[in-house]
Amino acid sequence: MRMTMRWFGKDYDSVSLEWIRQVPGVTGVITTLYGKLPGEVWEREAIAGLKKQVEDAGLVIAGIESVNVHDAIKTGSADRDAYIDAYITTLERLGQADIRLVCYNFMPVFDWTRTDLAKVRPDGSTTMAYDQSLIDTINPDDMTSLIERQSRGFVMAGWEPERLAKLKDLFAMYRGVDEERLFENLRYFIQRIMPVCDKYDINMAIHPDDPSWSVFGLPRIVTGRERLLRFIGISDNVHHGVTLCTGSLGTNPQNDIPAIIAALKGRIHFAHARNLLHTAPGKFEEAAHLSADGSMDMYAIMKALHDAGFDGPIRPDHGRAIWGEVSMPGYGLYDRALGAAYLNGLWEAIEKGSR
Ligand SMILES: [Mn+2]
Repeated sequence: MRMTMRWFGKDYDSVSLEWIRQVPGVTGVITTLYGKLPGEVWEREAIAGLKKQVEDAGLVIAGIESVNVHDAIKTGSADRDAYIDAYITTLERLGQADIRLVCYNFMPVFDWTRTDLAKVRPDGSTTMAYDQSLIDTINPDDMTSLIERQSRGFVMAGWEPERLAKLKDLFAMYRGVDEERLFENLRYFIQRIMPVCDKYDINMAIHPDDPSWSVFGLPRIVTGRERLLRFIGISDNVHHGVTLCTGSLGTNPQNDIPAIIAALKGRIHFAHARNLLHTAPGKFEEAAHLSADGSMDMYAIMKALHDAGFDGPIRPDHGRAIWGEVSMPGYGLYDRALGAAYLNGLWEAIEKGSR
């Protein structure tokens, strides 16, 4: 396991690389060229520039989150091959820069979805929360303005305004794309990119759907154990793997995360660790990482990762806003640093206890 933190780049993130460097045990960042739209080819110079900034701060790029997949690929439209070619070129250039992990998702239209980005908790901290009953009463356009209103002026990953301006067109593209079609389009994409992943030893790690059920009637296919195993079955290639995101899989309390980890042994290339507090069916809020603060057993999760021989990057996922920090919702320094320290502590105890 290698502890990392997500960093959105100096023009977008309120947290500096220098501060991340001071979190005990953190050796790398998970980053991206944040301004890039899905389908754009990443320039060699831009990748080299990002890498230099990170390395000058005494850290490494442990992986890219994300290289976003264009909707033409997800919907399997006539021009998808050109977009896959562009994706392959970006992978090639990342590989040439010695970057060997890429996280991506295959969620239609919306990435992650929350209904409240600053829910006040009893201790005065604020956190992101989700309430399906609220989603059931609004339309997708309202969702966009809801996120925009609450994002404190930060651009939220997955909710970039350029993309959401075209919401109606996006929904139109997905008309007729059911779960089976979406899965076949994912299979096609994976089969086309595996050769370049072999050539440069790049691990591809799909991010599960968040939440792990259909939102606004859109299909969702990366939601639990059976579907993850079906996904892995697309290719025997070891580069074809997953991002084990506890917060996304954990939105469904039926998902037994330690069992999922055991089932995916060898194919978990990246992990996001986050705790949730379930308050009603379809309703949850993001808790502190500490097991006792939420509904998830973070010890059991870390133990399962340890027992599966997980040796990839892990990052504390979202954090609460605490101590007056103003940041992109979910991505302040303080609570994520507490999370990293806690997860490192669990790992040390598990490792020493297993000797
Ligand atoms: Mn995640």
